[in-house]
Amino acid sequence: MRIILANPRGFCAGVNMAIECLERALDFFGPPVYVYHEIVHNKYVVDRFKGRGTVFVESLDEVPEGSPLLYSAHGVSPQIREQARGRRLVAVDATCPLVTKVHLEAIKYAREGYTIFLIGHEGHDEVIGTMGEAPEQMVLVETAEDVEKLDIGNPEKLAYLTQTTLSVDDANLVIAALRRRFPQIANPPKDDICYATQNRQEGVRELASRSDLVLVLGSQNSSNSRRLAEIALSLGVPSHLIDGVSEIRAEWFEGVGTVLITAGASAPEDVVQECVDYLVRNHGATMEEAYVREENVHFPLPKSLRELLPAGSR
Ligand code: 10D
Ligand code: SF4
Repeated sequence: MRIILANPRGFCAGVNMAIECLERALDFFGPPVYVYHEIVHNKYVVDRFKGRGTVFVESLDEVPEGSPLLYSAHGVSPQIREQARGRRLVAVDATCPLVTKVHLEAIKYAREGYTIFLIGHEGHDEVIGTMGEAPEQMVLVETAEDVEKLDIGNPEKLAYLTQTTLSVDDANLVIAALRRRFPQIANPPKDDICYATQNRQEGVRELASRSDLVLVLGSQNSSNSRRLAEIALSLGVPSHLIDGVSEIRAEWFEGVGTVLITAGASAPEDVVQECVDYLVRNHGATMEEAYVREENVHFPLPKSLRELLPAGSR
């Protein structure tokens, strides 16, 4: 058996920054540190932080007044920021800057009087946060069929934004449907799908055809990870999205010569390595790293945290 390890895979710059933010906050404040929503959508990351005294909450009512509170990498709505101020929480903003960029675009379009379509998945943390910037002026669309069903008249000022972790191909279908139905729609240079999402998808598109099976490391609630498994399937290659080696089933490998392994932007490298070790041990697999793109993106810690830390440790 042969393993192809896709590059780039795993942690993106936004996830690295959010995780470092939480580590620094735990060191600085001591436990408990509260986080609104999962810091990133990965079971292993969340469980490890729980073990170190992080409390993940779905409502700020669960956070005692005056406590430290991190906003997850997926961002929050202004309503949550307001609520945090009301409870005198010490807020640290671990939102990925590429998500914040979409919030700023929403604010700009809303101020200029646009109706904004947000292409994204209903109920996802990022979508809830972005929609909160201008709820009266934003309309969520998930599919091209949704576009056909829209009942918003034909306003002159229309724009669209996207969630950062969509499938590039799926988003293009929705954008094309919007353009057909509303030719006057503003023309942003491109969608808001981030570099890390695109690179990991490109990896699967390029490497899946050389494989009999694709394993994607990532959690079921991780949008970008799910898209990787879907892309492999759409290319006719069986794929499984798994949190870690314990979910692997022996029967997946019957008649399989080459396994492509990749990981979503929130999946840690050690869970990848455990899967590699399993295949080496049980199938005598050999391993090859395949590179489709270079990635050198790094985000600094957010100002809200840097301002709290002693000068020498920023
Ligand atoms: O579900 P998802 O793909 O948006 O999030 P995950 O935490 O798995 O990966 C990082 C992506 C973020 C924070 C959204 F930009
Ligand atoms: Fe930021 Fe993209 Fe990573 Fe999301 S997937 S945290 S937008 S770099």
